[in-house]
Amino acid sequence: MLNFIKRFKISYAIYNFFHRKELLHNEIQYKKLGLSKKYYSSISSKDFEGLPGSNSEIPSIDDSILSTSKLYHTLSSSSKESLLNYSENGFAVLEKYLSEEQVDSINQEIETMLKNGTVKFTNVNKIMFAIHKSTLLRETGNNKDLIELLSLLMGDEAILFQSINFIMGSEQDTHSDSIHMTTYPLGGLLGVWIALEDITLENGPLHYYPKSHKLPYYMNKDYDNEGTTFMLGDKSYTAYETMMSNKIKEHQLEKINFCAKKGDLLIWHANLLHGGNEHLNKNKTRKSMVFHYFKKDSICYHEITQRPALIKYSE
Ligand SMILES: O=C(O)CCC(=O)C(=O)O
Repeated sequence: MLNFIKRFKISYAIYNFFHRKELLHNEIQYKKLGLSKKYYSSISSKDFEGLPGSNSEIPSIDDSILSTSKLYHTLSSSSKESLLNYSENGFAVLEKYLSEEQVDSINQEIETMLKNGTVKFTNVNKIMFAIHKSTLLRETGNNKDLIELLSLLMGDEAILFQSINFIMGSEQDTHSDSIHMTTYPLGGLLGVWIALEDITLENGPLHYYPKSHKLPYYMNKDYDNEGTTFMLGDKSYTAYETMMSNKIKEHQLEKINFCAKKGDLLIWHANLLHGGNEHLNKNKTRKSMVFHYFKKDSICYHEITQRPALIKYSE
């Protein structure tokens, strides 16, 4: 019954109505595109069909572009090479991006915030948006040199939108972030994942599929989940996961487990398929932190529930 009620778009519109400050910026973009939408309206990929940018180009990155980044010059040669292959592979690994001491301070901060109730777990094992509660985490995500580099990969300013902290593995099935944090134009999102301890096959590493970002952006229409004017589609999230698992088989994609060392950082493209392996040894933790960044002036929304993303600016 509750699931049926949750399919009425009007319930989200009411919620949005009371979040004007976090949504109003979209109206400028809607107007530019000739869409007759209010800040509280539902929005999905269907609204952008036929518009330029609904099928996004992958930016090309080369040494002359990356050389303008301060951070780039401090990286190991394999990290530099990884960045040079970003457009082709859809990911880049920056080894030892954070020092032991920086990671220890972050872990201490998370532990303290969990103990004193400043943050808590939601969606089973996720600590969402801790950047709004911790200056240290916010400053880590907003590090000037990191933002400069990410902005080069995106082709415009990268804006920190969200953080997720994990103590245990996510065990999340393979997905593209573009179904959860969709953008118009497509591709206006980056994920950054940082190992806050050494990761092995035992403690549920992140996995990803190189080059999978070149696949189409699979949206509601691809699994018959578009719904109607007033109702959301009736397919479960499992239907999306099954579709993605079939695409991986169909395209014979190679899976990489990211057995990262403490402080290593992975950047992934908006459409790179990734997820979390099973956390086999629950006596071990899998401390990690994810940041998601939107490209400036993108329209950001959740394709499945057709909700515009609330952009909250930290206090
Ligand atoms: O950390 C993980 O295991 C998965 C994280 C993830 O899929 C995401 O943040 O989009």
